[in-house]
Amino acid sequence: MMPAITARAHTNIALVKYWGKADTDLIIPQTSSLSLTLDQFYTDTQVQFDPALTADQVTVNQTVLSPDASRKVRHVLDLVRHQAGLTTFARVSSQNHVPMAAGLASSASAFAALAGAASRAAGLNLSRTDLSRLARRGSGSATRSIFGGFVEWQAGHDDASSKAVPFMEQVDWPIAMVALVLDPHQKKISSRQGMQSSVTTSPYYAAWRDVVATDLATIKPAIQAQDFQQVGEILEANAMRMHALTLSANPPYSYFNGDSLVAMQTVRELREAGSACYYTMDAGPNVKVFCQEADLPVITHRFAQQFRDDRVLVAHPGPGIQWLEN
Ligand code: 2P0
Repeated sequence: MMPAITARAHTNIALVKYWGKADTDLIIPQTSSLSLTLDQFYTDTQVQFDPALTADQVTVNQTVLSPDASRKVRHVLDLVRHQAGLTTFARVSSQNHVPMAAGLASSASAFAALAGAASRAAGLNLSRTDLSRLARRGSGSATRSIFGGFVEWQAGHDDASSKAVPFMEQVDWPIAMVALVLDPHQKKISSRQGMQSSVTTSPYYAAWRDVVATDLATIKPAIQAQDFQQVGEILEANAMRMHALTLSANPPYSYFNGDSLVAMQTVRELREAGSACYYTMDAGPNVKVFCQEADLPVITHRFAQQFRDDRVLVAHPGPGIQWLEN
C-alpha cells in the first residue's frame, strides 16, 4: 500500500497580476507576476494511490466531484503518474479553509496542495521549484502558492523555465490584507475564459505587458525598502489596469459590482482621512485592501459598518507549502 500524504498550501493575492497565457496547454503566462501568500486561507489535501481503485476519486469539502468537475485535478495526477512511472489511480480528499461562501479564489491553494501531496504520495521528492511548475499545470496562480511571503512567478518560455521564485519568504513588516466579501457567488466568467478573451481581443494587451514589466521593476525595490506608499500605489494601479483589459475586451465584461465601487471609494476616503490603504481586485467583485497593522482597527471598523462584520476578513503574510502528519 502506498502512503496517504497530506499537504497544506495557502492562497495568495497578486500585487502585480497574471492576466493572460502565452501557452494555454502548459499554462505559460504572457508576463511574470508577483504575489503575497496569505496566512488565513488555505487548503489541506490528502492523496493516496491505491491499486484497488478503478478511477481517480476526488472529494472536496466532503462532496465527491463529477468526472467533469475533477478534470483539472486528474490532469495533475496524470502528470505525477507519468513522472513516477505509475498507472495506479488515486483517492484525493481536499478541505478548503477559505471561510464558507467567501467567494475568494481557492484554486491557488488547492492546486499547490495537490502538487505537494500527490507528488510525495507517488514517491517523488520534488524540489519546491519543481513543485511550483507542477502546481502551475493545474492553475496558474497556484505556481506562487508553493512559497511563503512575497513570491515571483517568472513567466519563462517553456515548461522548465516557468516557475515560482521566492522574493522575500520571511516578511518582517507589519502589513495586512483585508478581504471584503461583497458577493459570495461563483463568478460568471472564469479567469481562464476572461484572460483569454483579453489576450485575443483587447487592443490594450500590448500595453499591459509593458505595465507589468515596469511595475515588477519598481515594486521589488519598494518591497525591500518597506515603502508602504509606493507598494500600495503600484498594486492599486496594476489591478485597475488589469481590469481595464476586461472592459476593453470584445465583448466587454467586468468583475466589478456596485459594492466593489463603493468599497474602492471608501478606501480613497480612508486614505484622505489619514489611514493609508490601497485596493486590489481579482476575477470577482470582492475587494482586498492592503494596509498597515496600526491602521487595521480604523479600517476594519469602517468596513464592518459599511457592509457587515462577518464580511471583513483580515489576513497577514503566510507560509509556503507544508506537509502534515496523518
Ligand atoms: C492572479 N488571477 O495573478 C490573477 C489576477 C485573477 C486575477 O491568477 O487559468 O485561476 O487556472 O491559470 O490562476 C486567477 O486565474 O487561472 C488569477 P488559470 P487562475 O492571481
